[in-house]
Amino acid sequence: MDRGSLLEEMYRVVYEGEVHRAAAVAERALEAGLDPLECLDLGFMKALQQVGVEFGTGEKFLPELVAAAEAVQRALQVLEPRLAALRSRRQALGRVVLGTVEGDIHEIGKRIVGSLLGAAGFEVVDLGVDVPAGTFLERARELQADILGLSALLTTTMERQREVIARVRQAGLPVRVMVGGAPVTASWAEEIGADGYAEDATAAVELARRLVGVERCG
Ligand code: B1M
Repeated sequence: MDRGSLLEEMYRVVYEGEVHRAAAVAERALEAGLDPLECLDLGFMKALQQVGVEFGTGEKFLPELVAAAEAVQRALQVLEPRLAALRSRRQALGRVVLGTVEGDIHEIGKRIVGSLLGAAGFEVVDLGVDVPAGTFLERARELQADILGLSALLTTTMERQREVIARVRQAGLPVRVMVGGAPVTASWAEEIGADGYAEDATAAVELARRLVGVERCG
């Protein structure tokens, strides 16, 4: 199968919610020599984005959204080790504690951000989803995190980012806070006092490098 057909296949398994086929399609793509990031951006995520748009307009329903997200998660299980393989050869750049804020169970974007940060040489501690502000603080303190990463996908949960940052500042924790997620913008990040905002996972890596004082590479 050529690259174009493989990308179409990746799109299809997510768009149609063919959960059971997603891992096999990802494996086939890697065997054919496709880059794992290309698989995500041009195949799996492109479809998830479209399902999200159609969910927003009422053309698709929650069970279809759930199936599409599950298909992406299955594909990620195959792609992540390939990203992580880069990690072992690099020196740790810093420790990032990452999670999706309380009330929010969207995990795919945060997971990809974590994978790329790991591949770039950061030690990543992923707290998961629906993480209360207090847990972010406790874990950042106990792990002496260099960076705290807060993901939020809902306009209603973005406010939790503000709460975590206020508590981090109040506690005087020496940690840099980065925020992201579909509804998050640079001006929101500035308003809530974050140290940085990243639009996507690649930008998150560049931002994290800046926050720990490592110059841009390449
Ligand atoms: Co939900 N959902 N969802 N959803 N969902 C959205 C966000 C929505 C925009 C869909 C829509 O209406 N068009 C909408 C939000 C509307 C709003 O707030 N204004 C929405 C809604 C309404 C809901 C529910 C309320 C639906 C319901 O129950 N009626 C519900 C809420 C549940 C909750 O959290 N309490 C819900 C549930 C779900 C599922 C569980 C079914 C599923 C998530 C499954 C999972 O994650 N395990 C889901 C999905 C899949 C989506 C969409 C379609 C896709 C999200 C995603 O994974 N994108 C989404 C539509 C959309 O965003 N276009 C939608 C792919 C991912 C790679 O992108 O997460 O943006 P993203 O991450 C990017 C960047 O944002 C950035 O880098 C990532 C990689 O490039 N980034 C960071 C993310 N975090 C970062 C952190 C950083 C830096 C960068 O630093 C720390």
